[in-house]
Amino acid sequence: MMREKISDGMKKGLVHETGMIAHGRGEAFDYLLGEKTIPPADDAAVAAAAYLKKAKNAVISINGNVAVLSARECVELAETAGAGIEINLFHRTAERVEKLVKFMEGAGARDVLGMEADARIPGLEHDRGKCDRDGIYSADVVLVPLEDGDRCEALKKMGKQVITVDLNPLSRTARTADVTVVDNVVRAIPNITRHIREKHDWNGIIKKWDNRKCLKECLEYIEHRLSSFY
Ligand code: PTJ
Repeated sequence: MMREKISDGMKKGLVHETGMIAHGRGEAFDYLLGEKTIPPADDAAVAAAAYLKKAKNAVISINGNVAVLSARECVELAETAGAGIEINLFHRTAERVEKLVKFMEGAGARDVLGMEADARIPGLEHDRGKCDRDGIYSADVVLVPLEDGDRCEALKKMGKQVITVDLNPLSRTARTADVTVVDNVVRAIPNITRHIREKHDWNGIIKKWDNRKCLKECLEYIEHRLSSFY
């Protein structure tokens, strides 16, 4: 079903052609995880919930793949967390941004950002650096699922707290973000929403959070799973 959504999304001009390659890479890692939320990914989802809860101005950055796979779930998360939604693309064209804004509105999103492109993320070449002044540019916490490493680093250099969802625990994005949820976006987003609705010591969770340790646990999980396969 996910493949169908990605392929359909590409035909409709929502997903970039390289989004299919990104999806295939994600599938391979998901296979290694057993296509389920592993315990360290659930811990990271709680940490992501904590950062979103404590944010003054959180924004969820949506690209083509994220939209077609989990539009409704992102809308629900944005509503629960009181976060904004911005279409922010790696392979940006005004036409694709417009299509994705409409697609997100069709999934129930309101006030979708991304069309203004009146600010820049410093250090990124022209189109890749475009963002909205009222959105990602002024956000203190940004959730960027399936993000490119350069852009994740650039957001960190702007002083933002960055949460990502990436099935590859070895990617530069995974290693750069403050919180990396090593899980499929279709499972991770509703999981973060569920945790936001729970009662937790949010400050304590942020204080104790160690992303490197979590990534190490994800790799150990994969290692253990592979070595006990046959
Ligand atoms: O729509 P655009 O123009 O913004 O482009 C979006 C893509 C995804 C094409 C662009 O950001 C890109 O090229 O990303 P990368 O550098 O290929 O990184 C995507 C990462 O997401 C990889 O580490 C994949 O393993 C991972 N990934 C792929 N599918 C999923 C995923 N992680 C979580 N859930 C998935 N479904």
